[in-house]
Amino acid sequence: MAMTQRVFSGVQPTGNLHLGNYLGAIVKFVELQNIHDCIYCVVDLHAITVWQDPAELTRNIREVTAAFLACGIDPRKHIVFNQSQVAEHAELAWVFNCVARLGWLNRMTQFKEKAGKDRENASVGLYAYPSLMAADILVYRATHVPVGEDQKQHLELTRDIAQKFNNDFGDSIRAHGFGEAFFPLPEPLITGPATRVMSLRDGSKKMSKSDASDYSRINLTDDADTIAQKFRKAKTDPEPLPGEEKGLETRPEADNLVGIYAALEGTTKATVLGQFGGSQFSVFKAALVDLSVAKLGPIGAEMKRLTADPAYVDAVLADGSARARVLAGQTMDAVKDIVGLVRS
Ligand code: AQP
Repeated sequence: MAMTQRVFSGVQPTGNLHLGNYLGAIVKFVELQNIHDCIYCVVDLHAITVWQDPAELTRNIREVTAAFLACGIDPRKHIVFNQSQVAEHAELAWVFNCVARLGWLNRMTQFKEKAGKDRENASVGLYAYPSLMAADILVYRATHVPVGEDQKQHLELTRDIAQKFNNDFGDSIRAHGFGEAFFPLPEPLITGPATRVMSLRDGSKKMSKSDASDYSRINLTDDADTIAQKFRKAKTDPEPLPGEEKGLETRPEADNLVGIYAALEGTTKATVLGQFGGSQFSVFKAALVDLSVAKLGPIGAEMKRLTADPAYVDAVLADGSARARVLAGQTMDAVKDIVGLVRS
């Protein structure tokens, strides 16, 4: 079977989609549509690895879908769906649970961070999350995965699982006519000036949906006044902006704001510093607010319009899920044959 180039990525419906999700992931999803077949997933099964209020979860699934559409993903040319409507994700994840090694999962820093000190009390699902993520990608035999920097380790694990599956079942893969390898080793796409957007309150912490302070992030649904207020209050230092990138090395908050500006403008940090080097933060922040409001305002408005029409959003998910199921079903049939599971 030839490995066609295919993009897959997902976003969790855990509320408060923010500038980090947008610049680290969704902007790239939109760009990649022009050159690849893309599959974009609302990963609701990942969301429930931590308890979610059911009514809020339903709302959040529709909100992430609305964000995909509002940002410019075309659900007719590509596939937009929610994970729980395609049972093959969970099915392949089980096979991968039997391929992945405990030692590999024990090294995952995201589990350590999310489980914190109360590890014994974390869900089994949270621990096995990377196995499900590998299944999300590989059930479509995707070759490219646009993600933020925080997902790099999970992508490496996905490659390890694919490689081990290909090795463990090598003879069977060849015997069934799939060539030397069944799964591709997917490439992470982690590019641009904002692969890790940091909290506006603390330049050492990533911007996150679950941060208790709403002032730590810019939400895609924030209005112009809120965006202005949050950037005005964003932590900085007393020095003016440097003229060159090297000058940002020991200034995480300045580095973060310059990276956000560059990513929103579609340029580099060096170009932004060429324009604002020597300026006080008051001047730079005012420009950053204007740029953010210009870029995010229309997205927030479109998200509001779409979430007011849940029937339309659900229809997009139903259509995408039906198309995803066909592709995932083909992979799962092949996996069952390769592993030796009888199917009728
Ligand atoms: N701060 C960030 N900077 C750049 N990219 C980011 N991503 C997340 N935060 C940043 C990228 O957004 C995509 C979707 O992320 P997710 O919702 O699936 O999961 P997450 O990484 O757990 O997101 P959060 O906001 O940090 O949620 P919580 O607070 O629940 O942990 C991914 O590609 C991710 O890299």
